[in-house]
Amino acid sequence: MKTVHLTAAEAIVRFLVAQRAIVDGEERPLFAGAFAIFGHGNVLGLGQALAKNRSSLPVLRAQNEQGMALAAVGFAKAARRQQVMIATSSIGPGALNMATAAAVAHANRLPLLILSGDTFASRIPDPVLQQLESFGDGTLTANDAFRPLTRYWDRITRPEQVVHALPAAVETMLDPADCGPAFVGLAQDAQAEGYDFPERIFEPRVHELRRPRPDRRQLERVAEALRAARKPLVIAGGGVHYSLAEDELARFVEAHALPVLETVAGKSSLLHDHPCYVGPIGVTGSDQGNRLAAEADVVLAAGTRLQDFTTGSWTVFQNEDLRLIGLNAARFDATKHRALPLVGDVREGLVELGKLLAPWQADPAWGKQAAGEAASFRRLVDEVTAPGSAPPSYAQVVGAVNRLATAGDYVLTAAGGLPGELNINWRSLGVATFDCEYGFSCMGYEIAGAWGARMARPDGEVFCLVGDGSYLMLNSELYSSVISGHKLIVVVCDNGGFAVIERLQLSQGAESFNTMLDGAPAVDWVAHAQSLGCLAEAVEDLDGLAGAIERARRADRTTVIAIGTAPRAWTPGGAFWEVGVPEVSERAEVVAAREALAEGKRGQRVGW
Ligand SMILES: Cc1ncc(C[n+]2csc(CCOP(=O)(O)OP(=O)(O)O)c2C)c(N)n1
Ligand SMILES: [Mg+2]
Repeated sequence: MKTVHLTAAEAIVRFLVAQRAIVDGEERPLFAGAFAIFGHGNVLGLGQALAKNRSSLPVLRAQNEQGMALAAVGFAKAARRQQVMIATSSIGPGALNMATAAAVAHANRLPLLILSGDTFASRIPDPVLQQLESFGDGTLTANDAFRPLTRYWDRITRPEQVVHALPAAVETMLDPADCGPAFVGLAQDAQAEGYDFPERIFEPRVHELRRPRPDRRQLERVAEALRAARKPLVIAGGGVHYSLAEDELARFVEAHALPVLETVAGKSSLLHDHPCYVGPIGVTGSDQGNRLAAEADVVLAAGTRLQDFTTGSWTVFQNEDLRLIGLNAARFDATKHRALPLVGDVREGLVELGKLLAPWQADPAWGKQAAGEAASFRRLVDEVTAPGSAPPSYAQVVGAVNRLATAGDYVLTAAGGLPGELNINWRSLGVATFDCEYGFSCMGYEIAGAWGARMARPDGEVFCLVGDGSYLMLNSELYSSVISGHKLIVVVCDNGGFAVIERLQLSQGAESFNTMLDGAPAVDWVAHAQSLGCLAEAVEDLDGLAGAIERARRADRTTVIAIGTAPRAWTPGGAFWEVGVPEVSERAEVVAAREALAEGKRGQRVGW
């Protein structure tokens, strides 16, 4: 056996560089690069290995570990899980700064490889700088906090462990069912120790998207259920994008005349103008879509986790005879809520199902009803996005950006009021061009995630729509985007605070409290963004916004455009959402909200 004497850290980097992926028929590195913030826990071992291999694995200096790991998540979403970014930190605080991002990747089923320093395997110098010191468990370090946040967790305490640990981490991230973040802690001594590694493990390995095909019996049962349907409906989730199944979805629903509603993660599976697209479903959905969902008797849920924003906390489906079909690569999702499972890749599943179903088509009367709702939904979008009042509503800002966007542009947002407003009002012009991180709804994802998305999408613009609250929470990767030359167009919508949370307070009978920043000094967004090296301007209205976007398109670096938006103007529509309204209160409004909650819960389907 030929061996090569390397440190554990260098073996890791060499192994990662040897992993290849097929993207659009072309071979590329599986790991597109590494975000790194060095400290004593990673700079000498892994840091030197990264420096040595920098020509094969680009290394990007970030400003905040959470920001860089969120950028890796934004990258993975835009790359549709076909390529992965690495995020490496020191021990202790640097590592823990990535916990939130790991959870974002976990909830969204996205790959992310975290390599953090750890304490010494020998424990001789303990307690070391940034060591927690657990009184009752000598093996526990801060890095154990990543166990529930990752799909693969490991700790390298001897160099030869690399041989098994790294392939296992890679395979987890590439598995369509298990996909999520992988964490590997690197003991400071072990990562720098040498070992005679078999050369074989560094041979290039080409990974291709795995497409597990569904079970024949499951297919037959699902086809039978669909053929018997009077009011069938398809829900397209994020799994449609991860399976690169958009074209097949379009073919399938056209062939069988099926109406489609999209979840937040599944948005832009179909284009806004596709004849089968009816609109978004659920709490951030449209009344039109939700009316169809209420009547549907067979729902093919394709690549969705069916989270509460999709199901209206399980109130959107009101047909007593409803049959839910779970088409999902993950058995966990496919079998949820007593669904008829179709475990397998979404694209393969649709192809196989299509063969069994042909020439069956849904009842034309149902198709007509869906088309009517779709037309009404499009009218709503046209209405609410049309320029008018000042300051503009979120919907009007979304419309203004959307009117200037092209099919090759990408739009990204996360928490606050923008997810709902974008989900309803953004007309998808290209497939897989929309990322609203709503699996974890993480404030601060917007700018960082956009930076990562830009790396996966060098062509077209990346529009980042961000609220004032999210901007203030995490903006330092603006500077990273400038120094790494990844240009973004960031639109900051300043409505004076946490408007969507104030909306929740007011709608549930509470008073506005600690959410809006009434009377606080205004933030100078332009000066702030300029200080980080961005181009920046503040605009007064939608015409100003349009001009600024045109200038930003021509610009050579990240541009931040600030616009004041109305804090209490929301697009009508949506569904019931279960939240924890107090049962005991002196406020009559809260008592009424509690009654409304009880009423809403009566429409909830339990036990399936
Ligand atoms: C990290 C994190 N902290 C807190 C929240 C809860 N939260 C959701 S939206 C929101 C307010 C966001 O403010 P802003 O970005 O200005 O958007 P707006 O509500 O004004 O639309 C808060 C605090 C969250 N989703 N993520
Ligand atoms: Mg706000």
